[in-house]
Amino acid sequence: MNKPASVPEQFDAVVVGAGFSGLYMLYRLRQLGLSVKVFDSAGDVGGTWYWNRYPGARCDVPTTDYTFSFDPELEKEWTWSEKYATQPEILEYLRFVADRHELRSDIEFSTAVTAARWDEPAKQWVITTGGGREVRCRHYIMATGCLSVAKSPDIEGAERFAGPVYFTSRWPHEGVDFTGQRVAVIGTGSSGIQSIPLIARQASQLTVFQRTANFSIPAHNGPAPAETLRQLDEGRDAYRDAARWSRGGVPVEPTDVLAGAASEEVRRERFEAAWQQGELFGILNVFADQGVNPAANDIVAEMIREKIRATVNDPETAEALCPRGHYFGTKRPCLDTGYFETFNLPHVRLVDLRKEPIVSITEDGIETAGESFGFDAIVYATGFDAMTGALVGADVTGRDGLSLKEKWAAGPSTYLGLMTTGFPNFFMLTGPGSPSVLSNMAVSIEQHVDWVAGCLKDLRDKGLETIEPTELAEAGWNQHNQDCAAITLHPTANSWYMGANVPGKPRVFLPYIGGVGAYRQACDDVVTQDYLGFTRTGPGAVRCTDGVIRSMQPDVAMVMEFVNALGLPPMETLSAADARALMAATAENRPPGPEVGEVTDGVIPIPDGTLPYRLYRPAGPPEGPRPLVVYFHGGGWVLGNLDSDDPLCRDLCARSGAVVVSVNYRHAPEVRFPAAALDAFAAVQWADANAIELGGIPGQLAVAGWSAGANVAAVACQLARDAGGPRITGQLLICPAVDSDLTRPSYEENGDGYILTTALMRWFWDHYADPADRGDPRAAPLRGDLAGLPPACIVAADFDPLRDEGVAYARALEAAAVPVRLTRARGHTHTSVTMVDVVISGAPVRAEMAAALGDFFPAAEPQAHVS
Ligand code: NA7
Repeated sequence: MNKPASVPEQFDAVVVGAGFSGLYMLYRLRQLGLSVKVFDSAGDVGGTWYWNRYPGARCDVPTTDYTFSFDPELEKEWTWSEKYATQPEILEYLRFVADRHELRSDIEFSTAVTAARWDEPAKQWVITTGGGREVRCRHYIMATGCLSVAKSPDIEGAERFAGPVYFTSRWPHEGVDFTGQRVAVIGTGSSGIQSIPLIARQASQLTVFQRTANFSIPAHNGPAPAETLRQLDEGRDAYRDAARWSRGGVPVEPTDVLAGAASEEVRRERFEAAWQQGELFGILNVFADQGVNPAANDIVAEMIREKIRATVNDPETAEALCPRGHYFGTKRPCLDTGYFETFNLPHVRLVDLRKEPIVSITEDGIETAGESFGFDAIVYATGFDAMTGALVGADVTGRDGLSLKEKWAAGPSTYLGLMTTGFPNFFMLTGPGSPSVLSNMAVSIEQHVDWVAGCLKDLRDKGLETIEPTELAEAGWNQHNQDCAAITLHPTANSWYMGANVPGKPRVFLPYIGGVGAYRQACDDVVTQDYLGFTRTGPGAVRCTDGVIRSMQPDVAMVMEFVNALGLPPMETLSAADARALMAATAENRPPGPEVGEVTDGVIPIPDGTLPYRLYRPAGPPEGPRPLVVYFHGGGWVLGNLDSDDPLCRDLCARSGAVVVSVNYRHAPEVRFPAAALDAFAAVQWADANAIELGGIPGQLAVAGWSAGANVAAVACQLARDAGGPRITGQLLICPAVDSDLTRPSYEENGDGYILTTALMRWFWDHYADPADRGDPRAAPLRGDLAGLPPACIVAADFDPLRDEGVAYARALEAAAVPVRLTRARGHTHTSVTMVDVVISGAPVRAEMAAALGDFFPAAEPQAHVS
C-alpha cells in the first residue's frame, strides 16, 4: 500500500529481514509498544532458511539448541523431528513462530530496502524501498543475516554456460530434478558438502570441483540427542541459561586436556568420542589448545585425515579430499551425511583445482588446465560475501553523508558488533565484531535483540532520542576483537571469517571469537556502566560515559581469572620463605619455554663468595661467538632465582640469537641494599672479562632484567659508566622498578588485582632497603645522573603499578640524550609478558624485546626465529 510521497509513513523502528533475528526483533519491539515495520525481499518469513533450499540443507548446530528460547510455551508446542533438522522443517518452524505471534501483519514481503539515509535535523532515518517509496523511522535495524549475499562466481566465462545454472543460496522453490543429467558442483564448503550426496543420487554423472578440501565430520543424524532432551526436561531454563553463558551458545564444558600432555590413548579416545557424537562444538573441543597451538591442531587434523583415507576407496581421491594448508577449525568445518562415501560411487568424480585449475566455463561445460568437461547443469556452492555483504550493499548513509561502504572500506568497524560511529540509531543484529557465525546463531540473535530492545526502552524511559558509539569505544572494541583473534590460529586461514573468499575484500577477522558468554558479559557491563562508550542525546541533553569496555589482552584476562580463582594468600602477608615457596609452587606446571642449543650452570666469584649463573646458548648456526646478554631475574629483590625466569631466558636467547647469562644475585631480607645492585655490577664485570670463555663477542655485552632485575640492571649501567667500564652496549628493562616513589598514578590505577600489587611493592621495598636509602640512585636509578648511559629498551605494561615509573625512566633517559625505545605491552600486566607459552599475546612483545637486543648489537648475525 503506497502512501503519497508528501506524507511519509513514520515508524519508531524499521527492521530489514524477517529471518530468525528480524522476527524476534519485531516481537520485542511490539512488546515495548513501539510502531514497527519489517521489510524483506523474500516472499515469506525465514531469511536464510527461505532462500537456501538446496537438497540436503540443514543446520549444523543441533536443532534443539538452534531454537528460540524466549517463549517457553512455544518450546512445548514445537518438537524437532531430528537432531539436525532440514531446511523445510526449520522454515516451517519460523512460519509457526510468525503465526503464533501474528507477526506477519507488520511485515512487508517482496519489498527490498534499497537505501537508508540519516536525517540529522529530524533525527530520523529515511528508508527507501524498491519502488522509490520512502518511510521514516527513529531506529533502523538491519536483521539481514551473516550469510545472505551470495558471492559472485568469480570464474572466467561463468556467463557463457548455456544450460541451467543453480546457486545453492537461491535454490528454485519447486526443486530441481537432476535425473539423467551430467552435473558439475563447484565448491566444497558446507553447502557443497551437504548437497553433493543428494545430487549424486539423481545425476547420471557428478563432477565435484574442489579448490580447498574441507574438514567434515559425520553428523550421525537421527532423533534429537537423548541427553539434551533429558537436560531440557529436567530444567529448561537452566539449560538455556547455560547456553547463553557458554563459549559457543551450546552448553559444552570446555575441556582442559592439552594435546601435548595427553597420551596417545587419551587422544584417540577423546577424538573418537567427538567423532561418534557428530557435533561441531564437540570436535572443536577435543583439546583445549587445538585452536591456538599448531602442534595440537595437527593431531586432530591428522586423525580426521585418517578417517577420510579409511572411507574413500581410491587413494588418490582420498588424498585430494584430505584438507591441508589450513588448520582445523580456521575455516568453518562441516557436518555431513555420506559426503566422503559419495566419492566411492562410480559416476562421481573429484577434480582437484589445486592441481588443474578452472581455465574457463564454456557454453557446454567447464575447461580446466588439464581437461574439457561437458555438463547439462552447473551448481555453484561458492559461498557468500559473509558478515558485511548485506550491510555495505544496502546503501546506508549516516551523518555528514558518510556511507557505510566508505567507512568500512578497510574493513568493518563496530562497537560490540551492534552499532558504528557516525550512524546514530542504526543497529546491526549479529554484526561483525559479535560472536554471530562462530556461535549458535539462535542464542546470539536472542542476546542481540534483547540488548537492542533494552537499549531502546532505556532511551525512551530517559527521554533520549539518539544513541551512537564514541570513537574511543569503537576503536577499543575493534582492537579487542582483533586481539582475541590474534591469539588463535584463525587469522592464518584464507577463510570467509577473514573476508578472504571475496576478491578485494579487506582481510580482517570478522566475528568475535572471545565466546558467547564473555561477549554477553561485555554487553551487560556496558549497560551497567551507564552505556559506557555511547553518546546518547535528547532534547537539551547529552549523556556520555566514554571508555573502552575491554582493554586487557584476552589471554591475560583468562590467566587473571584463573589466578584469582585460586584464592592464594596475598604475598605480602607471608614470610619471605613462604612467599618463595608459593612462587616456586605456582611455576611448577608451566611450559618450559623454547628449546635452546645448550644450558649450563656455573658460579661467578665475587668478593663475598659466589653467585650462581645459568648460561643459555642458542641452537643452530652460526657457530662461534655470539653477543652476550647478562640477565637479572625479577622478584622484588626477595623472590626469584635461576629457575623462576628460565622460560623467559630461553625465549630471549632463542629469539635474539645472543648468549644469555642469567645471574642469581643475593636476596633481601637476608642481604639488603645495596648487595643486589653491587652483585649485578660484579656479574657484568665478570661477564665482560670472561666474554670469550662464555662464547661471547668481546665488546658486545648488554644487560637485561625484569622488574627488580631490571632495577639492578639499570643500576649496573650507571655504576659501569661511573667506573669507566665495562662498556655496555644496551639495556633491556622489562617492567622495571626504577623509583621508590609509589604515588605515581599507575600505583593507584593498577595497584590491586593484577598479581603485583602496590601493597606487595611496598613489602618488597621494606625488605630491600631502609627508607633512608631509597633515594639512593643505586636503589632508585631514576634519581641518578642519566647522561652517558647505554641505549635502552623499556617495556611498560598497561596494567602494571610500575608502568609510570618505567615511562618516566624512558623520558628521563631521552632528556639525557640516551637513545630509548619505549615498548608498550598493550593490555598486559607486570607478569604476563614473561609468561612464555602461556600468554600467547605476550609473544609479539617479546619479539620486540629481542629486536631491541638485536639493535644493541648491530654487527651480530641475524637472530634465530621463534614463532
Ligand atoms: P563456503 O563455506 O564459503 O564454501 C564455498 C566453497 O566454494 C569453498 O569450497 C570455496 O573454496 C569454493 N569456491 C568459492 N569460489 C570459488 C571459485 N571461484 N572456484 C572454485 N571454488 C570456489 O560457503 P557455503 O555456502 O558452503 O557455506 C557457508 C556457511 O553456511 C557455512 O560455513 C555454514 O556456516 C553455513 P575455497 O575454500 O574458497 O578455496
